[in-house]
Amino acid sequence: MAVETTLILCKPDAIERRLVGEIVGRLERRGYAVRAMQMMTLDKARAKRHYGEHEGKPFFDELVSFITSGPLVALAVEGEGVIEGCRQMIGATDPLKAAPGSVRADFAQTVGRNLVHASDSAESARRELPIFFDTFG
Ligand code: D4T
Repeated sequence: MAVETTLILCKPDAIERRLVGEIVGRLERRGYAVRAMQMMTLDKARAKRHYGEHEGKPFFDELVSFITSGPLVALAVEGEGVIEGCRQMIGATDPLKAAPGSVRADFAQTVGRNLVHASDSAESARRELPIFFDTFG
């Protein structure tokens, strides 16, 4: 399995609920390495770039408004098979469908406040990382 890098976002609800340490701690305890980490508040343009694939969907405006509603913490996380591993660890998009033990199953209730983002493929990671970190551009 190749060493990869993925984008993780601890979304504004994770900051508000003081869950950043819990989320980052879980990634580190699995053995993944934090290579970059930054707290920032997204403007609408950057949020739309990140969520471009959802433009036009009924939840898009609410999604952009939520992700820009307060600071988030963005991380570039490295490890063997880290892209799939992080998707497992955060769980399905809808917390009600997320596997027990995943972040979303353990801490979230609704799809609109699901605490964390993780790139869903190598292609997504390549596209998303430069939106948050110049060093991956
Ligand atoms: P993110 O991108 O935030 O990690 O979520 P996922 O990769 O797990 O899921 P996604 O891209 O399909 O959805 C992006 C984002 O939109 C919110 N959402 C999604 C929503 O509010 N209502 C919906 O019906 C869906 C499908 C939640 C995550």
